[in-house]
Amino acid sequence: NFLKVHLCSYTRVIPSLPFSESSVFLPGVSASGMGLRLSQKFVFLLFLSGLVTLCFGALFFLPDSVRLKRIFLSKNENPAVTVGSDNELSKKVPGDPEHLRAGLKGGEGANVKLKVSRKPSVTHGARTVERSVGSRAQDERSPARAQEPAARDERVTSAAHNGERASAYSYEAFKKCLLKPALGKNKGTPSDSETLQRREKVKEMMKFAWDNYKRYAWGQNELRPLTRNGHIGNMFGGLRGASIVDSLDTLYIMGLMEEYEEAKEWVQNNLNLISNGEASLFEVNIRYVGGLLSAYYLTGAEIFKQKVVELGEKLLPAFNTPTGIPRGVINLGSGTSWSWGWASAGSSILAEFGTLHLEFLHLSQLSGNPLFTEKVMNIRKLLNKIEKPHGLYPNFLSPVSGNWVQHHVSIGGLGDSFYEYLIKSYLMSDKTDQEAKKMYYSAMEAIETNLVQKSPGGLTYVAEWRGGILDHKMGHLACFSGGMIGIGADDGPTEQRQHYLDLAAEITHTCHESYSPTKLGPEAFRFDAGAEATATRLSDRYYILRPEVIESYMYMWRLTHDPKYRQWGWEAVEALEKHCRVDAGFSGIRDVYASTVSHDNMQQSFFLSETLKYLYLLFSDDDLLPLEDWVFNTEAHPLPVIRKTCLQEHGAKHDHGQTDLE
Ligand code: DMJ
Repeated sequence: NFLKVHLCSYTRVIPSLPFSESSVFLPGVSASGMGLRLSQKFVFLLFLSGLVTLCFGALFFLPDSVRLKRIFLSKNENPAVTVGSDNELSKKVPGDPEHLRAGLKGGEGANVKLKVSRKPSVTHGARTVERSVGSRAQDERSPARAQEPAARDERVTSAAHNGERASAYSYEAFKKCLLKPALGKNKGTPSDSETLQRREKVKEMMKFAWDNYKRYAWGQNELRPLTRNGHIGNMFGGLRGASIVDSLDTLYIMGLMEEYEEAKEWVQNNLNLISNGEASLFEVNIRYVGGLLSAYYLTGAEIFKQKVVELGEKLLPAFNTPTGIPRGVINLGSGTSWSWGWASAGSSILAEFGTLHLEFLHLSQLSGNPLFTEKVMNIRKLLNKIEKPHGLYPNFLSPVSGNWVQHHVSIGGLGDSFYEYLIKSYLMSDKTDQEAKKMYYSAMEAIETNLVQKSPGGLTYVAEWRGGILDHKMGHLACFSGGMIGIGADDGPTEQRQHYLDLAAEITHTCHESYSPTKLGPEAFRFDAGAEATATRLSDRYYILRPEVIESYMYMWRLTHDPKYRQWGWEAVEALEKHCRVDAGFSGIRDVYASTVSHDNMQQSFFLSETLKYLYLLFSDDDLLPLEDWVFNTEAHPLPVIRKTCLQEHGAKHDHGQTDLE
């Protein structure tokens, strides 16, 4: 203010000065002390204020890591979390699937009208909205919390050093530690002609989706197939090309090599990580970090490793909270982070901070920087220690106190991939991560005791829990749990193994039941008031090309080879072709029960990354990305099992960068 008044409105300051000082400025009276006249003093002050302004302004051009900048500016960079009243999202019709994003489960949150605080706003896509389950009114009013970026860990800032370490990683050695070739003996080509034809059809769908994205939305985040243009969205903090990064591995495993090369070239030349927007930590991690990691491990192309380590470093400031539990939103430029405005009392979301582990362990592997692993191990430690109501993990946790904020529990929206990452952490550690294993099976026990239900019609489902009261519904997102329980069955207590496999099959069956009559499923379906896996609310009837049901078919096929899973997958392919394919791509639909289709005009990037990949794998032989060697992150990006002894023997690992797990 001092500078402002002096530069812009000098005279206005005079009346506010005490007499003794303002008298200095009276005409004709010489300035005391220096013997300057008023006009001289005026010029001098003007010059001084100009100089100060210049210096202060220059701070903005310094890199974030410069100490001076941190000292002077950190306190001013506290824009409140604003989930957009004045942004695109808030103007949409609640529940409009066009603007609901993937994300975490919790379709009912789609109806939440988000509140704005002030600019700059964080306009998250639907994923955010979807996650607004729970005491909605309270969420809407909850004040946005801001987090100042704490001083950065010096181990993060030395990019050159990390670059060196990253290039020290031996890809050849890593490959020696795989039990089987990643793409199988024959790229997973099935021997029977019907399955082969079906697989070819899925590949054609991928090519069609890709070609249209390329034609109408190249470089933007997603394709709007009806209006034939691109969509940038607001979850990725200004990063572009989400569909490209999400597609790299799918294109590669399908053998769409020309397309893969285009995608790689785009990453090399156009994926600009210098961005100053607010991003969802979760979304950037699962799509960009996950996509780049997989692309690197599958192809060995150095560019993916360089990009992913650079991006990973930009996410680290989100962990600078009193507990180390990251907040949901981060400015990729300044490192400032916030909690979502809709999340109760500035809380962080279980499925967000609980879905970083796989990718962060690999970031440490590739970069040689243990910091990534330390961050996620700290989250693990806190979650392991904290008291859990009935052994359950509620969805909202305060990053300040480390306590639960409200007791809403769900294996669908807001909770889902936290459980997924527990069992996958165990599997990805070559079954050495005993803590993850224990936490997963204890959580499963609590879920079975408290949430798993049988409907009057005999369907098994996983209800949601609100402080002890059951909500008899399942979100589409919760349907991933069939596959998850399936892959976890074998390592459970011996007497429970068959039971877990049966439970996985039952849940997958229930989710298949929800896919009717169009053979595509609603966002959420219920089991009360006579409903048997049907959506009873209009606002739950949309389908946005989600993968979870097909994901479970894929795992159940691999685990049982029961032909019904391939049959169900094929039903889904036919339904996608019939209801979602439009002239310029694939689109979600607004009502899976309507006889006349209404499209939402969005080709989600996870359709390319997950839905089509899982379908392709379903119609491939099991040796394409064998489960002994690979775990899929929650966006279906395959990450290799870390075989630490083997890696050490072959010198793939750095001698520094050892982690807790190693
Ligand atoms: C994907 O982005 C991920 O699977 C995430 O975990 C939740 N679901 C969406 C797609 O539905």
